[in-house]
Amino acid sequence: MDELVRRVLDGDRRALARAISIVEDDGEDARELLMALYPHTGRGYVIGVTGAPGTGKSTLVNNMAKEYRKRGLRVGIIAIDPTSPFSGGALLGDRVRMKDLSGDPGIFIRSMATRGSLGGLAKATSDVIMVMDAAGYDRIIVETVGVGQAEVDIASEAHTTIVVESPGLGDEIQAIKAGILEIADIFVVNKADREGADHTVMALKMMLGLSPKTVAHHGKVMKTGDATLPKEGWTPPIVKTVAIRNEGTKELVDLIERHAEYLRKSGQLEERELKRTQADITNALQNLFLENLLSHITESEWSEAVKSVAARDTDPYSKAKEMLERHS
Ligand SMILES: Nc1nc2c(ncn2[C@@H]2O[C@H](COP(=O)(O)OP(=O)(O)O)[C@@H](O)[C@H]2O)c(=O)[nH]1
Ligand SMILES: [Mg+2]
Repeated sequence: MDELVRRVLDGDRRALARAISIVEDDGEDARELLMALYPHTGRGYVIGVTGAPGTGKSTLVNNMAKEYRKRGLRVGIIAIDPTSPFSGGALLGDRVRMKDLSGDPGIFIRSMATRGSLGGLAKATSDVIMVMDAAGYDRIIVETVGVGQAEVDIASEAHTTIVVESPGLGDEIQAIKAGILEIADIFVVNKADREGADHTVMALKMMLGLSPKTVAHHGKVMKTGDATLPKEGWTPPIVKTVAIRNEGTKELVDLIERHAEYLRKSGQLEERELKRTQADITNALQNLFLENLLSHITESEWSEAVKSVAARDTDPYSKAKEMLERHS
């Protein structure tokens, strides 16, 4: 284990792949590994990219990764597809789209399909982010299909969340249906080569009540007044991109970095990290406490408890309270 940790910290790709598999499996080794890696985390900046299937997220992520490489940063990519229970179709497509990145040692791509619950996937994602962070990836991009609350939870691991829309899916903004509009720090209207892109931008603007000043034009982001930070928080800008032609990528990456700076300067980044740390400790406490308690309960005590609750002699809550009192 020490050897694996050392190799991960050294940037050994095979060790990193193994470490990720271990934390995904969530066994005994996972905890030990995460404990050893934790002191080396906290530097990676996490970018979530979410939106309806087919809006061009993977193509965009591919572009963003290349742009970050140009800027000398190392990029970890986590592609999550909760809609495909087996790592088949969609993920394979992503792999093909991201294939031209795979020769670059400064980029590490990992696909994850849902195995158990979506809650489990959210935890696994958080753990994989931690491993990539420890391995020294400067930017960690997480692509999720934005179709519901669980994906919102996964996206909330991110420091900057990008919601991707594309024209041609009817008049409605897809993100409204999925309830992911609120989590956006940056909007991308991709496939701006297609008819209706301006319409989509307009629809978004109307929904957000944005001033036209913040809206991007042909991939170029119009400055929101000047380069200073907005005084009353962050207004999510809208940027138009044509991902298949790598148009708008630089502007998008500039916006991400501007948002990161905003979070840092406003103190929100630190606030966020503290909140997250608190949640991590609470989780750890819950796990340890439950494990400890369960280890004291015998099989016969269990079966007796199950029988009496099933027979309505008592209720689950009273039973749990009784067991807790007996063993603490
Ligand atoms: N016309 C057009 N097609 C695009 C653009 N970006 C991506 N696509 C295509 O849209 C399809 C879905 O792209 P993908 O990146 O897999 O979307 P994802 O499902 O959101 O990850 C692919 O066939 C892409 O080639 C774009 O800017 N314009
Ligand atoms: Mg994709």
